[in-house]
Amino acid sequence: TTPAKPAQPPTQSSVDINGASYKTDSWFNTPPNIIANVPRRLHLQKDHPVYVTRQIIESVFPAPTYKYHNTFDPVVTTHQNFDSLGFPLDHPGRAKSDTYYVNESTLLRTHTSAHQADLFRANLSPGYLISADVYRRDEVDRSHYPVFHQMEGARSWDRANALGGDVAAAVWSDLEKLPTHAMKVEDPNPPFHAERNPLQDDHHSAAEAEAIGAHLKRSLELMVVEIFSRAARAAKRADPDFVDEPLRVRWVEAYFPFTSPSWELEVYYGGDWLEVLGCGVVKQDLYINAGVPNQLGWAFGIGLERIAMLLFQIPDIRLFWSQDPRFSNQFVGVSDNLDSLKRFVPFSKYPGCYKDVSFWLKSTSAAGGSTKANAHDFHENDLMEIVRSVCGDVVEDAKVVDDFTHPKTGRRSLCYRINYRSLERTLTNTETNELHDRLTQALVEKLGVEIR
Ligand code: FA5
Ligand code: MG
Repeated sequence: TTPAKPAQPPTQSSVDINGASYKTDSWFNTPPNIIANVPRRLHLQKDHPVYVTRQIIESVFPAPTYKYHNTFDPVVTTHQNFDSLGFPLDHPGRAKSDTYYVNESTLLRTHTSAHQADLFRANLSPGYLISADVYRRDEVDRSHYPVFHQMEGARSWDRANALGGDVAAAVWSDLEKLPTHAMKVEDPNPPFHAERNPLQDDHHSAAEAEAIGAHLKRSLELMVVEIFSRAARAAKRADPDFVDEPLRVRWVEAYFPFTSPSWELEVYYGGDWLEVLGCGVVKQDLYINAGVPNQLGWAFGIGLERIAMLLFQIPDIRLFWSQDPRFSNQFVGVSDNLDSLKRFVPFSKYPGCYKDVSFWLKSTSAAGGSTKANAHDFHENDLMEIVRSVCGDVVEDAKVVDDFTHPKTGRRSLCYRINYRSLERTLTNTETNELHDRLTQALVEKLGVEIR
């Protein structure tokens, strides 16, 4: 037997992600538990609900009009993720508190739009779909996970190819070829709005923007119809008496730096409106910078877990990462036969346990400094990340329950309630206490807080 190699001292200057080595610098803020998830690529695991959701959406955007890209590397440049899309330098999405950086100019993509400019430049086909894992420092609860999956779609038309240069007519004619649907859609929005959702009038005629917006909306509505008719059929297979509620969807105006006009699509679900995607008419600068100034079109980005949760009735986003066979066995064979799709049957809900942690934030200002300095020094996402790093997936959510600023000293104290509940087993008291102690210790060490 070969003797075990002595452990290498951790090098501060490089990190391995998915077999490639990257130089790190003071921007590096990606913890090992996030890097460990990079190879999972749930959208490529046959029968996994994220994979099945991708399959169904792809079926609504057929080849060869749409080309599918499912293996783009998650490590991208700040140029790809932000600059190429027109994000201003002070956009909050660029902050270390929101994004996992490898170094100053390299990060784990925060959205699939990071690949838009490259694909426009490659000019492979009029449309594409990209499915990929994306990474965001975010809160901890049942619908947020620091790694999730998006599907990006885009469709372009070329002025040079349109008869008489009339792109609007070409788009309407493509729209007429799409299937119709009977779903009720609330869309009180004008095709564009001078202040709220402007037409790119340097580049597009009103007729062009209107036609592209209409093609975009119909295409995405067809996607929702397909998902929900599959969900209803799955429910009926389990319970022949199942009556599906009429589906309600609505379009709302939105803002993205790289589209205008822009919208989000919301689905009424479980008594509330759930945002499932963002989209819009692509900013013409993207095409111009990509060397294809004659093209124009639309793009969208969907959260695949959000759709999968609706389709399979999966109640907690942590379940997607579960390696418990009681989860994965429920989906065996679905990829090869979508008509065998079943709703997820939750395994018993294990008891949860709340524990609070109260602390004074570190004072950053010298004696008599402003109280604002204290408040601005704390980023909740830093706390969330420590929760994830120490406790992994056994925390269902973490929420602030008290936020108090001392009237005299200006010191600020916070109390967070940590909800410990495993999806897979009952946690013992000792285990929960130990985790909570380690979490408390880590908050002291990493955030410099003082426990109350
Ligand atoms: C974007 O990421 C844009 N890139 C979408 C886009 C693409 C707009 C192309 C225009 C053109 P947003 O941050 O809203 O937008 O995320 C898009 C979708 O991802 C959301 O609608 C939601 O379904 C999903 N999503 C966002 N954050 C999370 C999260 N933490 N966990 C799970 N799903 C999420
Ligand atoms: Mg959004």
